[in-house]
Amino acid sequence: MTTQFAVTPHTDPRHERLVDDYERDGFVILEDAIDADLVASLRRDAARICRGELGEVDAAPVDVSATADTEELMRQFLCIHYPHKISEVALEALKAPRILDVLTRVIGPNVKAMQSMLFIKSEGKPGQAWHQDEYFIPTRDRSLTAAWIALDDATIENGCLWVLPGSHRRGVLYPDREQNDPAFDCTIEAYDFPWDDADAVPVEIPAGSAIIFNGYLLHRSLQNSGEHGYRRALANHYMSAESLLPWQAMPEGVHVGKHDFRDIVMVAGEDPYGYKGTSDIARPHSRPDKEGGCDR
Ligand SMILES: O=C(O)CCC(=O)C(=O)O
Repeated sequence: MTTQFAVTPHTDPRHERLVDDYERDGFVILEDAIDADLVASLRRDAARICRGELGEVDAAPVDVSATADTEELMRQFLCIHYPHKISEVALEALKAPRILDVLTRVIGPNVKAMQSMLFIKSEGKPGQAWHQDEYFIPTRDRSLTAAWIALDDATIENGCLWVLPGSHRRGVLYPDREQNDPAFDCTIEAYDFPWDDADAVPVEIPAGSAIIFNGYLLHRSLQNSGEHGYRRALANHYMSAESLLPWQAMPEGVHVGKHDFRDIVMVAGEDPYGYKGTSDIARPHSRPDKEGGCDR
């Protein structure tokens, strides 16, 4: 038994050329990925999520009920994982038709999402060191793909993404280690790869545009060094629905070959594993930065 999902991909023939660029570089920029109204709604929900209005966010960096000023409150949050679990608007953005059109071209017709991350990243907040997303979210067919949607103009100054073009092609996961660089959050860094910082390209994009990138692409972001303001972004992760998702803690007694994290949202096509049903396990939580202590 398979489960059917109605898809309304906004099929745009101009996206065809993006596929070659994606295969060559490991990333493409999708202009106007979402419209201005959705950007405004996502910004509104970002504030509501930080205030706890849409549901509990674990590991919040401040006592939310004791902080009256919304701006002050938002400045404490670096990133909130799984906003799509509590925000209908974030869920809508997970299924944005123009993004789905590109995803179905680079992944295949059947696509599932398993993660969303809402970055607030106000001035002074750190970036994330070099990494490959497949290190964190392993797929079995190397299909992990991110859609990183800018909710503010993303610039070098406010900590846009930097990429190493073509670094996805070898399909190798590079070694990782802890790092103590104050420019970065608590996440480990990849190292010992055959590129250096001089090869890195900043990807500055306006609000509403998205970077679609491959799960093996080495990328990082730097601190928001702007004097004021946020660098908000919504980063959603997708993969082929044909692949099991051996992610998160493995239930006891389950063979690794059968491990399949089913806390997913089908966004295009059909789910060959629909007979398994889905689960609701991951909870929205705030990502620690070094300031708040990495073990928070
Ligand atoms: O937005 C950022 O600062 C980092 C995002 C990132 O590295 C990712 O989404 O994998």
